[in-house]
Amino acid sequence: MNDNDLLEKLRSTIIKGKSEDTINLTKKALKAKVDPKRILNEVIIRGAENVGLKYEKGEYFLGDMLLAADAINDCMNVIKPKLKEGTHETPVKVLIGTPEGDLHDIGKSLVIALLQGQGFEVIDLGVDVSPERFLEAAKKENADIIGISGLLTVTISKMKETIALLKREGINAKIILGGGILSEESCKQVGADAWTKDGWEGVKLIKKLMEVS
Ligand code: B12
Repeated sequence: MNDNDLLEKLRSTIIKGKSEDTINLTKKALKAKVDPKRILNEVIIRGAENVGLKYEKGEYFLGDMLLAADAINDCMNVIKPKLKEGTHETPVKVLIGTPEGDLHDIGKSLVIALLQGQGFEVIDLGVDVSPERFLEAAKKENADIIGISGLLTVTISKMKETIALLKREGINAKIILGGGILSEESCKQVGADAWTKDGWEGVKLIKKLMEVS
């Protein structure tokens, strides 16, 4: 089986939510020296898109999405250590969480692994984080960057509320949004400094915001 076939098989395994096969195939891919970035982009992201589409079309129900989420997590946990390799210190502190009401944490975990791999200090506030908790942590940690990972349209208003509170309270950290549902428009609407739908792009954006190479 060549790399492309292997990745396609892995993607289909994830979509079907088969955890054990996912773990075995991910390990096989890494053993075959497939770049973990390819696994992230071609398997996890595209697989998740596919699952989302099936859910939208009514082909998948919540239970199917949960099984697929478990498989996505299994794949991610196998590649995570590889994404972190080569860590070096970067004097930038990032605070990250999902907005209140949003429990999707797979993309957040991935972007954390990518940031840690680049030597950033990351403080993970977890999921369903209220505006007040973001503020409390921002004051306590004095972070340079605050990242909000949002996957639900209904929680865009919570992102807006969070950012308004942070600004009102004089928090100077740059605010970056991540997550598949975002757009230039939603970023402007909520008052963030930057946004992205892609974890690698997010790392680059944060470096640009902080002027580190
Ligand atoms: C898996 C999944 C779930 C799992 C979540 C499990 C978990 N632990 O995360 C479960 C089954 C629990 C779930 C539940 C629900 N879900 Co859901 N879910 C998904 C699915 C299929 C994949 C999400 C995912 O993990 N993607 C893979 C990751 C890697 O991608 P990502 O999050 O975008 O992250 C990347 C970048 O965005 C970026 N990034 C992410 N965060 C950040 C942060 C920063 C700072 C930066 C810089 C970058 C960055 O880096 C990552 C790597 O590149 C999506 C479909 C989709 N296309 O996304 C639907 C989807 C997000 N869900 C959806 C819905 C509707 C729901 C439910 C409301 C369903 C229901 N009826 O209950 C609930 C809501 C629960 C809640 N309150 O949060 C909708 C949202 C629609 C919308 N526009 O609002 C989607 C789009 C499906 C669809 N097409 O309808 N879901």
